[in-house]
Amino acid sequence: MSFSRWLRKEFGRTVLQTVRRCRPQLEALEDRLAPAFLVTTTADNGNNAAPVPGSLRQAILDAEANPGADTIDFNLPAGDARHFYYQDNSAPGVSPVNVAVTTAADDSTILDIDPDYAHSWWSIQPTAALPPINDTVTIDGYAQVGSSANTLTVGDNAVLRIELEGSSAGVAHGLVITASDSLVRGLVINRFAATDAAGIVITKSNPSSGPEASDNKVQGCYIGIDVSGTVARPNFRGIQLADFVSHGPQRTLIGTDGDGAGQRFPWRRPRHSNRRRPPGQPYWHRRPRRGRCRRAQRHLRQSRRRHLHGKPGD
Ligand SMILES: [Ca+2]
Ligand SMILES: [Ca+2]
Repeated sequence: MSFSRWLRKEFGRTVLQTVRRCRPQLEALEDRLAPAFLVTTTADNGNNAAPVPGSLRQAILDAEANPGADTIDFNLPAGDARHFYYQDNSAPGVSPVNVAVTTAADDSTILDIDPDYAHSWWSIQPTAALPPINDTVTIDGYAQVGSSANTLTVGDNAVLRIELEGSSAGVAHGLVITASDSLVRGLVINRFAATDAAGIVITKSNPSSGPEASDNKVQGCYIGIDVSGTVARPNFRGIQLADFVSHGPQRTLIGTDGDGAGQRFPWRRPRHSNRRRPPGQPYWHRRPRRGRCRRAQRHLRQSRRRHLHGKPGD
């Protein structure tokens, strides 16, 4: 018997019509999604009053000016002036002295690309501090075509194609987030090396007042290394939570989305359980040796007995 026939038999035609009226339908999702601001050039003039159109600086300012959560995506063209790749260094790994410009839309057509990292990338080099992020935003490096997140449990096969490079930014942090519920993912952030500078700072806008920045996430980013993940490109600090006078931001997740899926936590034997450690799972910590544990328990029993009954012979 079909479901609709069973409904009609059990509850009559009216109920069936009500169920049909309540049948779920797909809404036009795009109408409800926050608008995305596109980064279409790596150029930067350091000017918050008149930024380069299509720059990351412009996108951050636009997202700030638009109340509510926004997304900043990347659609950088192959002909951008800071579209780079590693030339083959004829040696293991890649070499920073072999970075070259390309206009190729397809990395497989770059004949002398280093096989050890056969992916090109775009490098955004701010010439002054970027505007702070005071309004919830998602900055999504994975939006650049050809980017992909790591899928390995051990090792890393991520392809990150957007680099935020601080060597020309002066005394400046990379990204400063004072908003809550923001997400930064799929970015390479490096070389914000001025004293006390950090790749990402999450703090509140006014150290002495205002709400804490909370529930922010940094996922799948390379901080302080190059796009290949093999060459050190240090910031002075990596990710800094709070400044030195305010309290720390709350519920910040770094390197995880916190949903428990696809993550490896050290295994801990549940209390009062004989469950064995699953194969391949690292220990949470070493359990105390059984002998030592028994000695400690015997000592405790003897102490209690003395306390209750006095020493033998008393
Ligand atoms: Ca906004
Ligand atoms: Ca090589």
